[in-house]
Amino acid sequence: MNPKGFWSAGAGVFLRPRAVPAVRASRRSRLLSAVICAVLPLSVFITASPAQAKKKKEPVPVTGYQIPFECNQSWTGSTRSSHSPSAQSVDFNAPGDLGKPVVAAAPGRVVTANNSSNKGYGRYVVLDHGNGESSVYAHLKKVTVTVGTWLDQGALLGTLGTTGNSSGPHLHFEQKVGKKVVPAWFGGAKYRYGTARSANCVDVPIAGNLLAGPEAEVAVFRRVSGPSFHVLSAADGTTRTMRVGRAFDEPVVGDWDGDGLSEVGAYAASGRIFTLAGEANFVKIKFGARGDRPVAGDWDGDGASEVGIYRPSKGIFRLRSSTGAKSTIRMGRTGGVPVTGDWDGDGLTDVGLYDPSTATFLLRTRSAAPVVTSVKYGFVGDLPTVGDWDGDGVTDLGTWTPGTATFNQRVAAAPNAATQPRSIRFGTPRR
Ligand SMILES: [Ca+2]
Ligand SMILES: [Ca+2]
Ligand SMILES: [Ca+2]
Ligand SMILES: [Ca+2]
Repeated sequence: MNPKGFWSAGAGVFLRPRAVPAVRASRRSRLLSAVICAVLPLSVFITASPAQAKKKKEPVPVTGYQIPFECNQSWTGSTRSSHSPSAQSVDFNAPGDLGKPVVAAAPGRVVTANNSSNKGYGRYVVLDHGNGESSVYAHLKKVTVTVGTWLDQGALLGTLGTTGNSSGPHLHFEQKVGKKVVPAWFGGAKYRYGTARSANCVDVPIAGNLLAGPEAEVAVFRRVSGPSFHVLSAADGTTRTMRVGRAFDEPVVGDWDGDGLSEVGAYAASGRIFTLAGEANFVKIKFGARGDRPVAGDWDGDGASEVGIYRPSKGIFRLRSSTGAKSTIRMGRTGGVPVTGDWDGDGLTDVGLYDPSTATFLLRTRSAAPVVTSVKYGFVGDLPTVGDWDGDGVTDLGTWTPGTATFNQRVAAAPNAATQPRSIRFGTPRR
């Protein structure tokens, strides 16, 4: 999409009213994108005259950003007229900031992950949020992601440092439209610099057989200090809360003890450590490399879950057995959010990927002759959440729509059977 045409056509359309309920923001953004794409060809005919162009309002991002630090932390942002590459950049500081976690301001795909430079930006990360929008995180001490990683909002991407052309520890942050740095927006409001508290406290959808009976329940991992999983029983509304991990970790769900009920866990990307919550204790397993995304499943069919990783840079899954032995599955395609489930109901957990930019699952069985299936489901920007919604032993597909906090569930007993869509609202809508 041509950024110039994008904005010349969109300038009027983009000035979304700030007073409308936050719940609708994401859906509206999506609608706007659709509308803008539809009217794009018209931009050729409605190019503003020079006089009109001067009056053109500055762009408002479609992406719903939050401050790129842990929920509730206070950070002070500053800039200066000589700030390179743009005075619209933000330098963030906080007391004792060196080494503090830096998290994704919005969901996106990692397009740059430089973990070695000591010039300019130093070690830095760029996230592509779609719609021509991106964000930059520079002078990092350590980068914990790799190119191709699909990163959720609030997830760790590195730690604050002073690498490259930097006079002291700080995070250099930019929001961009095309190649242009634009004024930063957080939580649906234009950033005024100064000290502000991070509202990067989003819910991450999960699912598993967390309560009782054969059907899977839905839940969320809430990225707050002292994070917790809030579990909802779809059957009777019973909720249960479990705590594990830190706000910027990646949640995992599995039946670690093989008793038929799922437990939760968290993956710390910095040390590549799984923390699995048991009845009485936590089990820690170190597994993976920089940029890996955590997964879990019953790889050997004995009823208990093991851990694994998806490596975006190579497009492979690495499965770890309970004895520590490793096996590799090649997906033949890189990128996307990894998902696991028993797609064919043979008792062995299979693997897959979900591409939020196209709302498409790619599912691969682990049978002797693997079957790869592509299924369109959900809306662009959704997060995948799969589970055995009807308890028949076959994992069903599902997604969670961030703007409305809605779980969309697809129940199909056989690949060609009629599907029975179901939706459950749970969690806090993102804005
Ligand atoms: Ca269990
Ligand atoms: Ca097992
Ligand atoms: Ca299977
Ligand atoms: Ca099922």
